[in-house]
Amino acid sequence: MKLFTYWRSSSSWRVRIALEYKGLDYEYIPVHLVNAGGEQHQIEHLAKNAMAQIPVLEVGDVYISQSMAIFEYLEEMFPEPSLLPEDPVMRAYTRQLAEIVNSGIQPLQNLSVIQRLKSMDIDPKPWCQHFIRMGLLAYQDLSKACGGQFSCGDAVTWADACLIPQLYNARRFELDFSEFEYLSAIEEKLSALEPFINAHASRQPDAVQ
Ligand SMILES: N[C@@H](CCC(=O)N[C@@H](CS)C(=O)NCC(=O)O)C(=O)O
Repeated sequence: MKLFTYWRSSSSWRVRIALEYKGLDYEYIPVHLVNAGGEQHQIEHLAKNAMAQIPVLEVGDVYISQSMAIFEYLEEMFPEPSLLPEDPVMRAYTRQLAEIVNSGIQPLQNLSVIQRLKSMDIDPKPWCQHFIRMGLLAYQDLSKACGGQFSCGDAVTWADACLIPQLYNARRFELDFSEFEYLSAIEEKLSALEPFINAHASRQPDAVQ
């Protein structure tokens, strides 16, 4: 498998965590989101993902984009170790948490949105801070209700894979972390796990320190 990715792309980082957690080998193909106007806009990349985004997972002659679709594919092809709880309600909560990040936070603070806001003379920082804060507060409430040492119970799930890169982005946008003590405690536990260490932005070959 090949993963088209960028070191601090949060959606790609989620997929790296899933691949690492399942112990799957993959080739890391960097796509620079800024250089040369953004390599995601080049024709070769658009043929893989018409949304001009990463991640894209190449499997044989197939290209899969959208991190949630990639999560599903990996879970179906490589069910063990699973990143979904057994219990249907906890599964639903895991998906709910993942979607809070995937559709409730990340798209509103994505690079293309920031670039668009800037082109309209709008400061993107308070905009991004607002949506990240609202989403993380909702995430935190649901996570508390789920109980356990991680986002949704005592086993690592898709939700955790979404949470870690989103907290990294929250720091980039200088959110006040005193509101997220519960999530910070989860983050500390996850950050000690090998798949999370290996998938971290700073450990990637294209990382800028
Ligand atoms: N829902 C998509 C989001 C993908 C996405 O927004 N990727 C970002 C990086 S995290 C991207 O490629 N941005 C490029 C741009 O905005 O130009 C997914 O989960 O894969």
